[in-house]
Amino acid sequence: MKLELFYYDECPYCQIVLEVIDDQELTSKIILCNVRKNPQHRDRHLKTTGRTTVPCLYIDDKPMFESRDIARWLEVNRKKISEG
Ligand SMILES: N[C@@H](CCC(=O)N[C@@H](CS)C(=O)NCC(=O)O)C(=O)O
Repeated sequence: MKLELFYYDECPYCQIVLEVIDDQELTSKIILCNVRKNPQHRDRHLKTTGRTTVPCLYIDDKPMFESRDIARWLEVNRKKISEG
C-alpha cells in the first residue's frame, strides 16, 4: 500500500495527523510531502484534487481529506500498514 501525506508544519490539522503517525509508529510507512517546502507537491495535489487543502492522505493515489477521518483511518488500519 502506498501512503503519502500532503501537509505543512504550521497547519494545526496536519499536526493532529502527524501526532497519530508518530504515536502509531508509522513514520517509516508514510511518505511525507511538504507542500510549502516543495512546490511540486503542492502543484501535484492541486492538479489531482483541484484543492490545496491539507492534510490530505493519499492511499494508493486516492486522496482522503479531513484530519479526523485520516487519523481514524490510520488507527483502524495500523496493523495492515505496519505489515505492508
Ligand atoms: N477540516 C479540515 C481543515 C483543514 C484546513 O483548514 N486546512 C488549512 C490549513 S490549516 C488549509 O489547507 N487551508 C488552505 C486551503 O484549504 O486551500 C481538517 O480537519 O482537515
